[in-house]
Amino acid sequence: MTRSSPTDSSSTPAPLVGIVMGSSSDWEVMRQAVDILTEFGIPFEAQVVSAHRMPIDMVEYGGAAAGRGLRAIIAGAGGAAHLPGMLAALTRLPVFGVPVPSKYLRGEDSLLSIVQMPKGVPVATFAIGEAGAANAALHVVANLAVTDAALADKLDAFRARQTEVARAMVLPVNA
Ligand code: RP5
Repeated sequence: MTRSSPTDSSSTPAPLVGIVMGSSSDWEVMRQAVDILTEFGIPFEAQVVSAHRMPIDMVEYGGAAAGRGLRAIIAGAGGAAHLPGMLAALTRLPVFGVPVPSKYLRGEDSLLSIVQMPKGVPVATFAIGEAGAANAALHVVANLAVTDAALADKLDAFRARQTEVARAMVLPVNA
């Protein structure tokens, strides 16, 4: 099967998370998910799998994902964003969908395409754009942390740092 240059986070540990996106134009959004998984040391792979331009590849990716040892898939797409839902149809793995902002409808089309799944085939759908990509990865981390105490400690520390940053925020009126 031909895929567009998969990128493994490392040559050794097998990827636990697949990050896929419909186009390289989704990268600036989806790199937020990459950054989070990298920060938490979770092995991942990242690649373009287009539902519409690479349908056979998408079917093969979804069909093989669980058997290859992946624990979750983060799928981002924009416009007629069918990739997350079709992957969810092809695998029992949890699929985390990220609506990528689109040129004409600002990602509202992406959001509705991803979130309105039929009963029985869920996609956990996140916010449009960067926050959604980062939160999808954080949700994967939270799920893995349920059975990984070291990862749970890392997640607690991440949240504590975030709280401190918020507490240290100063408004111009008080500066
Ligand atoms: C979707 O179409 C992709 O996920 C992307 O968000 C959008 C536009 O793709 P390009 O035309 O920029 O490749 O399939």
